[in-house]
Amino acid sequence: MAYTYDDENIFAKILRGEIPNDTVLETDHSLAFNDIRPQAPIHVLVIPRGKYVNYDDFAANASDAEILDYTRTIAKVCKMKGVAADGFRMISNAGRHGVQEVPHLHVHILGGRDLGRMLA
Ligand code: D5M
Repeated sequence: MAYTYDDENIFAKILRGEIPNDTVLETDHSLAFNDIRPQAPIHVLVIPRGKYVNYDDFAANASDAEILDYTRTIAKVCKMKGVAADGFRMISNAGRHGVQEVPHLHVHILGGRDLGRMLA
């Protein structure tokens, strides 16, 4: 899989309204929606509206307003979903070794249960 931006990736289609999503929160620069294959009681994906492949691309090229909106949206989702108090996990897979499936930056927010240790 190439990790260049592909306008036909599934999250680009969600952003264009071509396929439905289970929206949690919409802001000027970001969209949060429930993951279609949840791996925890709470499993939300947060994406920027801009065309960024991964975190590196976003951090290097997004505007200050986009970065602020994105980071605040992640925090708002954690609060809305009630995971801020008991804790949660944020993951952003990138590239081949990160086994990134969709080439549009997304942060997974997982919570609602003890997630166990991730690193041995
Ligand atoms: O994870 C990509 C994630 O995207 C994976 O957890 C499934 C999720 N996914 C795929 N299609 C959809 C739709 N249509 N709605 C909601 N969630 C979706 P990655 O980090 O790229 O491996």
